Amino acid sequence: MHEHDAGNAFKHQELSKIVLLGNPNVGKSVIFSLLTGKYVTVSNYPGTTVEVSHGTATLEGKKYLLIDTPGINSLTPMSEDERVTRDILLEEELEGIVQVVDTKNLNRGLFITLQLAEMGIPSYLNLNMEDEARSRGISIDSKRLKEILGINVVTTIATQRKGIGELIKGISTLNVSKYLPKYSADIESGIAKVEKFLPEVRISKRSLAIMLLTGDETLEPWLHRNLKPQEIEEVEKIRQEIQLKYLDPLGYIINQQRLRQVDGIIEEVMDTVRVKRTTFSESLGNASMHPLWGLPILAIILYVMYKFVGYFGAQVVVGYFEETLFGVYLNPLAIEAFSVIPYEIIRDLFVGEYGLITMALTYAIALILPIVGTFFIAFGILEDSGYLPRLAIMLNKAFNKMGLNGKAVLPMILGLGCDTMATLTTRILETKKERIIVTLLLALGVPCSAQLGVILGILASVSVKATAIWAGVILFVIFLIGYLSSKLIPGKGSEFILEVPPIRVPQAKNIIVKTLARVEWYLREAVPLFLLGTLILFILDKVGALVVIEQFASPVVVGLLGLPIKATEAFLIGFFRRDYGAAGLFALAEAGQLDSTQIIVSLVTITLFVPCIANFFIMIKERGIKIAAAMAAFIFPFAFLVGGVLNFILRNLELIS
Ligand SMILES: Nc1nc2c(ncn2[C@@H]2O[C@H](COP(=O)(O)OP(=O)(O)OP(=O)(O)O)[C@@H](O)[C@H]2O)c(=O)[nH]1
Ligand SMILES: [Mg+2]
Repeated sequence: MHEHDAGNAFKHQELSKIVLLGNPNVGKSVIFSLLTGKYVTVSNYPGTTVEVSHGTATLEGKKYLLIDTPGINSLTPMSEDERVTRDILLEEELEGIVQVVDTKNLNRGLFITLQLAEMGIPSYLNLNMEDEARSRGISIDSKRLKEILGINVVTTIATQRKGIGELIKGISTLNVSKYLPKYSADIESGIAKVEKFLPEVRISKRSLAIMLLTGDETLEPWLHRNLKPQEIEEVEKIRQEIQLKYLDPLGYIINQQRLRQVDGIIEEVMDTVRVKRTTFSESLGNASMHPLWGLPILAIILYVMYKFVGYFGAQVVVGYFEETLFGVYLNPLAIEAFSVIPYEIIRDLFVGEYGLITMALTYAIALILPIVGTFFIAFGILEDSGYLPRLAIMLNKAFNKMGLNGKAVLPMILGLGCDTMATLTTRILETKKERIIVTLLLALGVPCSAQLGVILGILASVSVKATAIWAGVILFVIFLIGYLSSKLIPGKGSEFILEVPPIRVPQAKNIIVKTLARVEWYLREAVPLFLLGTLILFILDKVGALVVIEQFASPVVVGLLGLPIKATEAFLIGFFRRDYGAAGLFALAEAGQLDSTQIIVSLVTITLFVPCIANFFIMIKERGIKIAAAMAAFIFPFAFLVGGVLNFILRNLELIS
């Protein structure tokens, strides 16, 4: 959620670089943290890391720059995050690669190993998750594997720190694998022909030639930088000549030939004993994906979260923080302390109606922090359990109707943690169309942790029916807009492939570290925005503009939405962060200024706002200013429109007393 450290790379340019590379969800980030002592997000779903992280580590007496990379399934990238990893191999001067492999899925790992061998980059193999392989009856003859590949092989259980010492020692044994995959005669002769056009670069000409034969479009920028236009044409001609001999795309043929060689190695090194009974966690994992049994499991999870976040966080802890800590101690103390200051305006700035302490900090710490804190804990547990990808699979059907696949569900679910982070995660999606739709839906309808918590907190105090109406409207809007945009936005979706990790018991330490990192993020990035929003509200109030804005907004806020005029302020600060706006509504509701209908209408409206300014910037960064601005221009009026329609329906049907 906060790992933008591109700048650090330059600071350490003189250090030898070692890249941690491997399939998604194999433990690269756990190992990175162990070696560098630097925290990066670790979760039990593929695609946790979407940006490169750098850290230094002194291994065997030498200082290195370690690079944690997004997981890849092949070095022919299908999505943006995979491309990031491939480009590092292509562009950076590396000491070598530590390839992390999930031992129980050795074949997927070896598929990459062969490509690395082809590239001629020094590397060695780390067979991680040995514990899970063993419990599935899988054992690997690592000595034999070492002989075949000609590189070092080290077994680890990263989460238990087992084998890490060996892993570190292995760094000094980095060398180029001698195993070179062979291809059929026509492809081999094509490789030889293409090689002639290629310049001397970091990776072997052979590997580049093969990449070009697969028709990897992401190599185009590189091609244009390094080859003359007519050379590019020649290469393409060679490719097409070979392609003519096959029905399937050449990339597919090449992969098939690689896989056959992987199978050959597996046969020699892997031993599987049948483990008869399915374990409880396996059955539970399967049930949670089932279209029918999955529903009660989801309901139980939602209920527990509702109790933990909506009741314990939003009522018990908030109640104490707000009434006792801030109500009895901090705010009166602050008001007294500021009473010695002779200037009213200064007093108001800090402890007035729109005071930085009495409003911004009180909302931030007393109202929102307990809620996001409990939500972060609950969400962290879900992330590490392996449930989220299963939920994605269960929801796949519904999402297919929107032109999205289950892989797109994952970023949407992650949006419940933080929309900004989730917008970055859209990089795991393969087509531009999917990335645009998910970015829009995240901005429009997926409430982030802070917001969801505050909203649940208010709704829990109204009724279950109110909660159901809110959730129903938001889900309806997500599906409606998702459906329409999948029809309107050109392009295509992609096949549904999502790896399902095993169900794991989350590690308390990881949950604690992750929650603390997120709370720190909240305090550092969200709270300053609250202060800024409050300051603007304060100034608007002092110069008399607030009244004007409220008059101006009155037809919408009072007329269309049927809300008290004071709700305008909540919407104003909702532009900064919708959770802060929601907190404003929370305060209004607590003060008895909103009836049930007004609560539902105002919450639906603010849920449909763009999540926060930070999210808007990330939208610009990821999708470009034009698309981001168009989304915002659609979202805000649309939010008020939906609120207005809902107000009309609720008032006329008298659904809510
Ligand atoms: N049982 C077991 N679990 C492990 C081991 N190593 C890592 N894990 C768990 O595997 C999950 C994935 O770990 P990460 O470090 O996030 O994996 P990653 O390779 O960085 O994944 P991406 O960033 O998505 O590519 C987490 O839930 C870890 O706790 C291990 O040796 N044994
Ligand atoms: Mg990672």
